[in-house]
Amino acid sequence: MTGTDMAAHMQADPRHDWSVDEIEALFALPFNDLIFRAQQAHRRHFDPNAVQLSTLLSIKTGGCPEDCKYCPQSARYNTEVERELLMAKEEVLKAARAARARGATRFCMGAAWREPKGRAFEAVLEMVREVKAMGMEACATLGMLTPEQARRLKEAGLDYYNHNLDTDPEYYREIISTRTYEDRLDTLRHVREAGLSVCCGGIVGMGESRRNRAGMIAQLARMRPHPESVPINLLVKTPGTPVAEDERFADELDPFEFIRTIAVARITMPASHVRLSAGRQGMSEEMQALCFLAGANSIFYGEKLLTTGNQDAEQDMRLFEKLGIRPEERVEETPSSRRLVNA
Ligand code: SAM
Ligand code: DTB
Ligand code: SF4
Repeated sequence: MTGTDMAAHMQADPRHDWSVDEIEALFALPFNDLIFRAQQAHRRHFDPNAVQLSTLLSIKTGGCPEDCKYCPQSARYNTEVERELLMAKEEVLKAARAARARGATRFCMGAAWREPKGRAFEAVLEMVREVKAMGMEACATLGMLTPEQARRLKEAGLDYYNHNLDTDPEYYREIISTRTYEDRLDTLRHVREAGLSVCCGGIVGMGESRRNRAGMIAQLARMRPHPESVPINLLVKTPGTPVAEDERFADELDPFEFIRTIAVARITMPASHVRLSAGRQGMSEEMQALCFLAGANSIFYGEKLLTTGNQDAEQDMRLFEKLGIRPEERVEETPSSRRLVNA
Protein backbone atom coordinates (compact mmCIF):
# COMPACT_ATOMS: atom_id res chain seq x y z
CA MET A 1 0.00 0.00 0.00
CA THR A 2 1.25 3.53 -0.78
CA GLY A 3 1.09 6.24 1.85
CA THR A 4 -1.96 7.77 0.15
CA ASP A 5 -3.75 4.41 -0.08
CA MET A 6 -2.96 3.83 3.56
CA ALA A 7 -4.37 7.23 4.56
CA ALA A 8 -7.57 6.58 2.57
CA HIS A 9 -7.83 3.16 4.16
CA MET A 10 -7.37 4.50 7.68
CA GLN A 11 -10.15 7.00 7.05
CA ALA A 12 -12.52 4.37 5.75
CA ASP A 13 -11.92 1.95 8.60
CA PRO A 14 -13.81 1.91 10.93
CA ARG A 15 -16.94 2.95 9.02
CA HIS A 16 -20.15 4.16 10.65
CA ASP A 17 -22.50 4.12 7.68
CA TRP A 18 -23.39 0.43 7.39
CA SER A 19 -26.81 -0.37 5.96
CA VAL A 20 -28.79 -3.41 7.08
CA ASP A 21 -28.72 -4.73 3.49
CA GLU A 22 -24.96 -4.50 3.35
CA ILE A 23 -24.65 -6.33 6.66
CA GLU A 24 -27.09 -9.01 5.56
CA ALA A 25 -24.92 -9.48 2.46
CA LEU A 26 -21.92 -10.08 4.73
CA PHE A 27 -23.92 -12.75 6.59
CA ALA A 28 -24.65 -14.42 3.25
CA LEU A 29 -21.00 -14.70 2.12
CA PRO A 30 -19.53 -18.18 1.68
CA PHE A 31 -18.32 -19.14 5.17
CA ASN A 32 -14.63 -19.25 4.20
CA ASP A 33 -14.79 -15.82 2.54
CA LEU A 34 -16.52 -14.37 5.59
CA ILE A 35 -13.93 -15.77 7.99
CA PHE A 36 -11.09 -14.56 5.74
CA ARG A 37 -12.49 -11.02 5.76
CA ALA A 38 -12.96 -11.16 9.52
CA GLN A 39 -9.33 -12.28 9.97
CA GLN A 40 -8.12 -9.44 7.74
CA ALA A 41 -10.02 -6.91 9.84
CA HIS A 42 -8.89 -8.52 13.09
CA ARG A 43 -5.21 -8.52 12.14
CA ARG A 44 -5.30 -4.86 11.09
CA HIS A 45 -6.24 -3.84 14.62
CA PHE A 46 -5.26 -6.57 17.08
CA ASP A 47 -2.82 -9.29 17.95
CA PRO A 48 -4.87 -12.26 16.66
CA ASN A 49 -3.53 -14.55 19.40
CA ALA A 50 -4.49 -12.44 22.41
CA VAL A 51 -7.88 -12.66 24.14
CA GLN A 52 -9.08 -10.27 26.85
CA LEU A 53 -10.48 -11.80 30.07
CA SER A 54 -13.43 -10.22 31.92
CA THR A 55 -14.99 -11.68 35.06
CA LEU A 56 -18.62 -11.12 35.96
CA LEU A 57 -20.23 -10.91 39.37
CA SER A 58 -23.92 -10.51 40.10
CA ILE A 59 -23.86 -8.00 42.96
CA LYS A 60 -27.67 -7.81 43.13
CA THR A 61 -29.54 -10.87 41.92
CA GLY A 62 -33.17 -11.47 40.91
CA GLY A 63 -36.44 -9.68 41.57
CA CYS A 64 -36.08 -7.35 38.58
CA PRO A 65 -39.29 -5.49 37.63
CA GLU A 66 -38.51 -5.61 33.88
CA ASP A 67 -40.01 -8.25 31.58
CA CYS A 68 -37.07 -9.19 29.30
CA LYS A 69 -38.30 -12.55 28.02
CA TYR A 70 -34.86 -14.17 28.12
CA CYS A 71 -33.91 -13.20 31.63
CA PRO A 72 -33.80 -15.59 34.60
CA GLN A 73 -33.76 -12.55 36.93
CA SER A 74 -37.08 -11.02 35.97
CA ALA A 75 -39.55 -11.16 38.88
CA ARG A 76 -42.30 -11.90 36.37
CA TYR A 77 -41.16 -15.43 35.55
CA ASN A 78 -41.01 -18.48 37.69
CA THR A 79 -37.32 -19.41 37.50
CA GLU A 80 -35.06 -20.97 40.11
CA VAL A 81 -33.25 -17.69 40.75
CA GLU A 82 -33.78 -16.45 44.31
CA ARG A 83 -34.07 -12.74 44.92
CA GLU A 84 -31.08 -11.43 46.90
CA LEU A 85 -30.10 -8.11 48.46
CA LEU A 86 -27.18 -6.03 47.21
CA MET A 87 -23.96 -7.81 48.21
CA ALA A 88 -21.73 -6.38 50.91
CA LYS A 89 -18.70 -4.49 49.61
CA GLU A 90 -16.19 -6.87 51.26
CA GLU A 91 -17.72 -9.88 49.47
CA VAL A 92 -17.54 -8.09 46.14
CA LEU A 93 -13.90 -7.16 46.69
CA LYS A 94 -13.08 -10.73 47.65
CA ALA A 95 -14.50 -11.91 44.31
CA ALA A 96 -12.58 -9.20 42.46
CA ARG A 97 -9.32 -10.25 44.13
CA ALA A 98 -9.95 -13.87 43.15
CA ALA A 99 -10.66 -12.82 39.55
CA ARG A 100 -7.47 -10.78 39.45
CA ALA A 101 -5.47 -13.73 40.83
CA ARG A 102 -6.83 -15.95 38.02
CA GLY A 103 -5.67 -13.41 35.43
CA ALA A 104 -8.81 -11.39 34.64
CA THR A 105 -8.08 -7.75 33.77
CA ARG A 106 -11.65 -6.48 33.95
CA PHE A 107 -14.22 -6.95 36.70
CA CYS A 108 -17.85 -6.42 35.73
CA MET A 109 -20.52 -5.93 38.39
CA GLY A 110 -24.10 -6.67 37.31
CA ALA A 111 -27.32 -5.72 39.07
CA ALA A 112 -30.85 -6.87 38.25
CA TRP A 113 -32.28 -3.36 38.34
CA ARG A 114 -34.38 -1.29 35.97
CA GLU A 115 -32.22 1.60 37.17
CA PRO A 116 -29.99 2.21 40.23
CA LYS A 117 -31.38 4.31 43.08
CA GLY A 118 -30.50 5.96 46.39
CA ARG A 119 -28.19 4.29 48.88
CA ALA A 120 -27.64 1.22 46.69
CA PHE A 121 -26.18 3.45 43.97
CA GLU A 122 -23.84 5.11 46.50
CA ALA A 123 -22.71 1.63 47.62
CA VAL A 124 -21.92 0.66 44.00
CA LEU A 125 -19.82 3.83 43.60
CA GLU A 126 -17.79 2.73 46.60
CA MET A 127 -17.30 -0.75 45.08
CA VAL A 128 -16.10 0.83 41.83
CA ARG A 129 -13.55 2.97 43.69
CA GLU A 130 -12.13 -0.03 45.48
CA VAL A 131 -11.99 -2.31 42.42
CA LYS A 132 -10.06 0.45 40.65
CA ALA A 133 -7.72 0.75 43.61
CA MET A 134 -6.90 -2.95 43.09
CA GLY A 135 -5.57 -2.14 39.62
CA MET A 136 -8.35 -3.75 37.60
CA GLU A 137 -10.55 -2.24 34.94
CA ALA A 138 -14.03 -1.75 36.35
CA CYS A 139 -17.27 -2.31 34.45
CA ALA A 140 -20.84 -2.12 35.69
CA THR A 141 -24.25 -3.00 34.30
CA LEU A 142 -26.99 -1.53 36.45
CA GLY A 143 -29.81 -0.72 34.00
CA MET A 144 -30.85 2.74 32.85
CA LEU A 145 -28.75 5.72 33.95
CA THR A 146 -29.40 9.44 34.17
CA PRO A 147 -26.65 11.75 32.86
CA GLU A 148 -25.80 12.57 36.49
CA GLN A 149 -25.45 8.90 37.48
CA ALA A 150 -23.19 8.26 34.48
CA ARG A 151 -21.06 11.23 35.48
CA ARG A 152 -20.75 10.01 39.07
CA LEU A 153 -19.74 6.51 37.92
CA LYS A 154 -17.04 8.08 35.77
CA GLU A 155 -15.85 10.17 38.72
CA ALA A 156 -15.65 7.02 40.86
CA GLY A 157 -13.25 5.60 38.28
CA LEU A 158 -15.52 3.29 36.27
CA ASP A 159 -13.99 2.38 32.90
CA TYR A 160 -16.85 0.64 31.07
CA TYR A 161 -20.62 0.60 31.29
CA ASN A 162 -22.46 -2.40 29.83
CA HIS A 163 -25.89 -1.76 28.39
CA ASN A 164 -27.00 -4.07 25.60
CA LEU A 165 -29.38 -3.35 22.74
CA ASP A 166 -30.07 -7.09 22.75
CA THR A 167 -31.69 -7.24 19.29
CA ASP A 168 -32.85 -4.94 16.49
CA PRO A 169 -35.57 -2.31 17.04
CA GLU A 170 -38.19 -4.46 15.30
CA TYR A 171 -37.67 -7.71 17.21
CA TYR A 172 -37.13 -5.80 20.48
CA ARG A 173 -40.92 -5.37 20.73
CA GLU A 174 -41.32 -9.15 20.89
CA ILE A 175 -38.83 -9.44 23.74
CA ILE A 176 -39.27 -6.47 26.11
CA SER A 177 -42.31 -4.28 26.77
CA THR A 178 -41.36 -2.43 29.97
CA ARG A 179 -38.91 -0.03 28.28
CA THR A 180 -38.26 1.12 24.74
CA TYR A 181 -35.32 0.86 22.37
CA GLU A 182 -35.07 4.64 22.64
CA ASP A 183 -34.63 4.28 26.45
CA ARG A 184 -31.65 2.00 25.80
CA LEU A 185 -30.15 4.46 23.31
CA ASP A 186 -30.66 7.35 25.76
CA THR A 187 -28.67 5.58 28.47
CA LEU A 188 -25.92 4.75 25.97
CA ARG A 189 -25.76 8.45 25.08
CA HIS A 190 -25.48 9.43 28.75
CA VAL A 191 -22.69 6.90 29.22
CA ARG A 192 -20.78 8.25 26.23
CA GLU A 193 -21.27 11.87 27.24
CA ALA A 194 -19.86 11.11 30.69
CA GLY A 195 -16.66 9.90 29.02
CA LEU A 196 -17.13 6.22 29.90
CA SER A 197 -16.22 3.45 27.47
CA VAL A 198 -19.23 1.61 26.11
CA CYS A 199 -19.83 -2.14 26.28
CA CYS A 200 -22.86 -2.86 24.14
CA GLY A 201 -24.00 -5.93 22.24
CA GLY A 202 -26.84 -8.37 22.17
CA ILE A 203 -28.24 -11.87 22.23
CA VAL A 204 -28.69 -14.25 19.32
CA GLY A 205 -30.78 -17.40 19.26
CA MET A 206 -34.06 -15.90 20.52
CA GLY A 207 -35.99 -16.91 17.39
CA GLU A 208 -35.00 -13.74 15.51
CA SER A 209 -34.39 -13.75 11.76
CA ARG A 210 -31.05 -13.16 10.05
CA ARG A 211 -32.46 -9.77 9.03
CA ASN A 212 -32.97 -8.98 12.74
CA ARG A 213 -29.39 -10.02 13.53
CA ALA A 214 -28.13 -7.80 10.71
CA GLY A 215 -30.31 -4.98 12.07
CA MET A 216 -28.81 -5.33 15.53
CA ILE A 217 -25.25 -5.25 14.19
CA ALA A 218 -26.19 -2.20 12.07
CA GLN A 219 -27.37 -0.37 15.19
CA LEU A 220 -24.06 -1.06 16.91
CA ALA A 221 -21.87 -0.39 13.88
CA ARG A 222 -23.54 2.96 13.19
CA MET A 223 -22.64 4.28 16.63
CA ARG A 224 -19.96 6.92 16.52
CA PRO A 225 -17.60 5.90 18.03
CA HIS A 226 -18.29 2.18 18.01
CA PRO A 227 -18.76 0.53 21.41
CA GLU A 228 -15.29 -0.39 22.66
CA SER A 229 -16.63 -3.81 23.73
CA VAL A 230 -19.28 -5.77 21.85
CA PRO A 231 -20.58 -8.79 23.77
CA ILE A 232 -22.29 -11.35 21.55
CA ASN A 233 -24.37 -13.62 23.77
CA LEU A 234 -25.84 -16.93 22.67
CA LEU A 235 -29.16 -17.24 24.47
CA VAL A 236 -28.93 -19.35 27.63
CA LYS A 237 -32.38 -20.93 27.75
CA THR A 238 -33.51 -20.88 31.35
CA PRO A 239 -36.60 -22.89 32.36
CA GLY A 240 -39.45 -20.56 33.34
CA THR A 241 -38.50 -17.73 30.95
CA PRO A 242 -40.77 -17.18 27.92
CA VAL A 243 -37.94 -17.79 25.43
CA ALA A 244 -37.51 -21.24 26.92
CA GLU A 245 -41.20 -22.07 27.33
CA ASP A 246 -42.99 -20.46 24.39
CA GLU A 247 -43.14 -22.25 21.00
CA ARG A 248 -42.69 -18.88 19.25
CA PHE A 249 -39.04 -18.79 20.30
CA ALA A 250 -38.32 -22.49 19.89
CA ASP A 251 -36.24 -22.37 16.67
CA GLU A 252 -32.70 -23.54 17.44
CA LEU A 253 -29.96 -21.37 16.02
CA ASP A 254 -27.52 -23.10 13.67
CA PRO A 255 -24.07 -22.84 15.34
CA PHE A 256 -22.56 -21.49 12.09
CA GLU A 257 -25.01 -18.60 12.24
CA PHE A 258 -23.60 -17.69 15.66
CA ILE A 259 -20.04 -17.78 14.28
CA ARG A 260 -21.19 -15.67 11.33
CA THR A 261 -22.60 -13.09 13.76
CA ILE A 262 -19.18 -12.83 15.46
CA ALA A 263 -17.44 -12.46 12.08
CA VAL A 264 -19.86 -9.74 10.94
CA ALA A 265 -19.36 -7.85 14.21
CA ARG A 266 -15.59 -8.09 13.70
CA ILE A 267 -15.74 -6.80 10.10
CA THR A 268 -18.10 -3.92 10.85
CA MET A 269 -16.45 -2.88 14.17
CA PRO A 270 -12.84 -3.83 13.45
CA ALA A 271 -11.20 -1.93 16.31
CA SER A 272 -13.63 -3.08 19.04
CA HIS A 273 -13.19 -6.02 21.36
CA VAL A 274 -15.82 -8.58 20.32
CA ARG A 275 -16.71 -10.79 23.27
CA LEU A 276 -17.74 -14.41 23.00
CA SER A 277 -20.14 -14.06 25.93
CA ALA A 278 -23.02 -16.11 27.36
CA GLY A 279 -23.63 -19.59 25.98
CA ARG A 280 -19.99 -20.66 25.87
CA GLN A 281 -20.51 -23.45 28.39
CA GLY A 282 -22.45 -25.50 25.88
CA MET A 283 -19.94 -24.95 23.06
CA SER A 284 -17.34 -27.47 21.93
CA GLU A 285 -13.69 -26.43 21.85
CA GLU A 286 -13.85 -26.51 18.06
CA MET A 287 -16.80 -24.11 18.05
CA GLN A 288 -15.00 -21.70 20.38
CA ALA A 289 -11.87 -21.92 18.21
CA LEU A 290 -13.97 -20.95 15.18
CA CYS A 291 -15.37 -18.00 17.14
CA PHE A 292 -11.80 -16.82 17.86
CA LEU A 293 -10.94 -17.31 14.19
CA ALA A 294 -14.01 -15.24 13.31
CA GLY A 295 -12.60 -12.39 15.39
CA ALA A 296 -13.78 -12.86 18.98
CA ASN A 297 -11.04 -11.50 21.24
CA SER A 298 -12.62 -11.34 24.66
CA ILE A 299 -14.45 -13.83 26.92
CA PHE A 300 -16.20 -13.98 30.26
CA TYR A 301 -13.78 -15.85 32.43
CA GLY A 302 -14.66 -17.73 35.65
CA GLU A 303 -17.14 -20.44 36.54
CA LYS A 304 -20.21 -18.21 36.70
CA LEU A 305 -21.84 -15.56 34.52
CA LEU A 306 -24.55 -13.78 36.52
CA THR A 307 -26.89 -16.59 37.52
CA THR A 308 -25.87 -19.35 35.13
CA GLY A 309 -22.70 -21.38 34.69
CA ASN A 310 -19.70 -20.66 32.50
CA GLN A 311 -16.83 -22.83 31.30
CA ASP A 312 -14.33 -23.12 34.15
CA ALA A 313 -11.08 -21.20 34.17
CA GLU A 314 -8.78 -24.25 34.01
CA GLN A 315 -10.62 -25.53 30.92
CA ASP A 316 -10.22 -22.10 29.30
CA MET A 317 -6.49 -22.08 29.99
CA ARG A 318 -6.13 -25.59 28.52
CA LEU A 319 -7.98 -24.47 25.39
CA PHE A 320 -5.82 -21.33 25.10
CA GLU A 321 -2.72 -23.50 25.34
CA LYS A 322 -3.94 -25.80 22.57
CA LEU A 323 -4.66 -22.81 20.35
CA GLY A 324 -1.55 -20.79 21.23
CA ILE A 325 -3.72 -17.97 22.61
CA ARG A 326 -2.48 -15.68 25.38
CA PRO A 327 -4.57 -13.65 27.80
CA GLU A 328 -4.37 -10.02 26.70
CA GLU A 329 -2.35 -7.66 28.87
CA ARG A 330 -4.30 -4.76 30.21
CA VAL A 331 -4.19 -1.77 27.86
CA GLU A 332 -5.21 1.76 28.63
CA GLU A 333 -7.07 3.33 25.74
CA THR A 334 -6.18 6.95 25.09
CA PRO A 335 -7.41 8.87 22.06
CA SER A 336 -4.18 8.39 20.12
CA SER A 337 -2.52 5.35 21.59
CA ARG A 338 -2.85 2.12 23.52
CA ARG A 339 -0.58 1.86 26.50
CA LEU A 340 0.37 -1.46 28.10
CA VAL A 341 -0.32 -1.23 31.81
CA ASN A 342 0.52 -4.59 33.34
CA ALA A 343 2.99 -6.10 30.90
N1 SAM B 1 -30.41 -5.12 34.35
C1 SAM B 1 -29.40 -4.60 33.55
C2 SAM B 1 -29.77 -4.52 32.08
O1 SAM B 1 -30.69 -5.18 31.66
O2 SAM B 1 -29.08 -3.79 31.36
C3 SAM B 1 -28.08 -5.32 33.68
C4 SAM B 1 -28.03 -6.82 33.81
S1 SAM B 1 -28.67 -7.75 32.41
C5 SAM B 1 -28.75 -9.38 33.08
C6 SAM B 1 -27.32 -7.72 31.25
C7 SAM B 1 -27.47 -8.47 29.98
O3 SAM B 1 -27.38 -9.87 30.18
C8 SAM B 1 -28.75 -8.33 29.18
O4 SAM B 1 -28.82 -7.14 28.46
C9 SAM B 1 -28.66 -9.52 28.23
O5 SAM B 1 -27.98 -9.15 27.04
C10 SAM B 1 -27.80 -10.52 29.01
N2 SAM B 1 -28.59 -11.72 29.35
C11 SAM B 1 -29.49 -11.83 30.34
N3 SAM B 1 -30.04 -13.06 30.35
C12 SAM B 1 -29.47 -13.75 29.34
C13 SAM B 1 -29.62 -15.07 28.85
N4 SAM B 1 -30.51 -15.92 29.37
N5 SAM B 1 -28.87 -15.46 27.80
C14 SAM B 1 -27.98 -14.59 27.25
N6 SAM B 1 -27.79 -13.34 27.68
C15 SAM B 1 -28.53 -12.91 28.71
C1 DTB C 1 -23.46 -9.42 28.63
O1 DTB C 1 -23.55 -9.03 27.45
N1 DTB C 1 -23.59 -10.68 29.02
C2 DTB C 1 -23.45 -10.80 30.45
C3 DTB C 1 -23.08 -9.34 30.86
N2 DTB C 1 -23.20 -8.62 29.65
C4 DTB C 1 -23.70 -8.69 31.98
C5 DTB C 1 -24.59 -11.43 31.13
C6 DTB C 1 -24.91 -12.81 30.62
C7 DTB C 1 -26.00 -13.37 31.47
C8 DTB C 1 -26.31 -14.79 31.16
C9 DTB C 1 -27.40 -15.32 32.01
C10 DTB C 1 -27.10 -15.34 33.47
O2 DTB C 1 -26.02 -15.85 33.90
O3 DTB C 1 -27.95 -14.89 34.26
FE1 SF4 D 1 -33.86 -6.98 34.59
FE2 SF4 D 1 -31.63 -6.70 33.11
FE3 SF4 D 1 -32.83 -9.11 33.39
FE4 SF4 D 1 -34.03 -7.24 31.93
S1 SF4 D 1 -32.04 -8.19 31.50
S2 SF4 D 1 -35.02 -8.54 33.50
S3 SF4 D 1 -33.47 -5.39 33.06
S4 SF4 D 1 -31.87 -7.93 34.97
